[in-house]
Amino acid sequence: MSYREESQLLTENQNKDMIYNGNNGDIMDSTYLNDLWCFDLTNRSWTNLTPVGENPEARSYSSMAYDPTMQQVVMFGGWHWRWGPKSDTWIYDWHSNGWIPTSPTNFPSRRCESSMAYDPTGEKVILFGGEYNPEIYGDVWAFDSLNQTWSPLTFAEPIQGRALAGLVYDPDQRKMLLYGGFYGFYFPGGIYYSNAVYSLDMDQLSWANPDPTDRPPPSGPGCYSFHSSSNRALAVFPSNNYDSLWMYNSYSNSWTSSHVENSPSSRAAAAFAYDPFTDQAILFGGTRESAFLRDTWLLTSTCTTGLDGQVVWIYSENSGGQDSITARAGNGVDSNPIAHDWLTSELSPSFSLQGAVPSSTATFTVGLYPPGTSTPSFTYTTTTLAGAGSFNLLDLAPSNYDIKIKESRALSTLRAGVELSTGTTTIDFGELRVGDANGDDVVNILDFAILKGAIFTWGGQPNFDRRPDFNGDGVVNIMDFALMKSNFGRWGPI
Ligand SMILES: [Ca+2]
Ligand SMILES: [Ca+2]
Repeated sequence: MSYREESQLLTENQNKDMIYNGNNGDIMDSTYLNDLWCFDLTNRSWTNLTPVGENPEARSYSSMAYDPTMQQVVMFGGWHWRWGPKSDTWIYDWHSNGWIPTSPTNFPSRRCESSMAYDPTGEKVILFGGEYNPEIYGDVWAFDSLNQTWSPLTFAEPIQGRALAGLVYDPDQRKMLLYGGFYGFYFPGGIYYSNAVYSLDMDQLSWANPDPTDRPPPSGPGCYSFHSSSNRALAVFPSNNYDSLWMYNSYSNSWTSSHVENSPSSRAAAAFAYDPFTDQAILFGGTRESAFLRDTWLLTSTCTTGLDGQVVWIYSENSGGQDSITARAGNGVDSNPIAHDWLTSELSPSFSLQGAVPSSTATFTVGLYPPGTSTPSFTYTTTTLAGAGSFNLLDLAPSNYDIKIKESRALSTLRAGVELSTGTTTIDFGELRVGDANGDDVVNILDFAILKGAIFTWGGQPNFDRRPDFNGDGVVNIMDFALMKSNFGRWGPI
């Protein structure tokens, strides 16, 4: 039975893609891998990048982070099958599709399982800890991708070392958040896992341990993290259990847990990363009962940005281009630390209603769809904001969308091929056609029946029904019938 472990997964935000570094190890036959893969979130397919020129030696347990300023991936250290821990630093350049070896004069000691994330304020890749059994490190280093130099960061009060911890940048508090990992070995072959949260203030160069009382169970490999600025959360799936999602809010210093349906099976050492631009997280592979997995899962939210609200898993095992990817496992310590604020869009839709005024009692839905598709990448529903006839949606991923809106009384209206770039995009959807009492996006006999059942009633009366009050004047009468009649037989989207 071959044994493989360790790979890295991270997001490449400019291209909305994931890069997967398959530095796998097969200990029995000493065959490690050094292939590099990219996952396209739009097409849900893997591509082997096969970088040109010299490639890093195959290894496992290395660390990676994406530097969006340089548009490069930084990789440090890891375990070489013959030489043990390494201390080399490589840069993968997205544009040239090549690895660049570096030769800094000062660098972290040879090690595996460090935590790495990008600090956009200081424009450095930050490395924390790692291990070379029996040593577990707690030092912090900053890598300057432009000058290809490492600098140690010194602290008046350093924290205990740990390896395989999740490290993410928290743009709201301008801090790094560190969670989980392991801090000790015991004989024979045991590991002490942590469930502590630490925050690292990059301005003050100080650690804090807010230590919330209600915490997820301690997690080692298989504990994953990402940051979402919309809910200021660090999220983990503790104990390799993917139907139990814990999210940490750094403002309130509290954890909340939720159950996620239809989740991947429990497994160790899967690779996991979060892409803030599509608000999706990707999970790949891992090990289960000595078997190596190569399934791909996407975690996405149906409600709003930031993976808050209702979170669902999407399985994409059979997506194109994936057949040739090797089963493997990884620790997934990396995540995309980029603040939403850098490259996000705002949408400001406005509309009017035929023969009526926008109502704060109506439900209003906005859906953003990849062009020509029927599965939204983002939906937003409100019963309060639409009363003014316009509102702003923040924190959207820049892209080209078909945008559909629906007011509960009206037929939906679609604007195809809308380009959302950075900044605010204003769209006037014009006058929405009313008459859809039951909300099925068709004006037909069913709506007429609802109107008929409430005709000549007003608010407070036994048979009053707000739905067929199409003009919103609080009475169901001939005026509502006239509005419905004008659209009878139509359906949305218009
Ligand atoms: Ca209807
Ligand atoms: Ca009315």
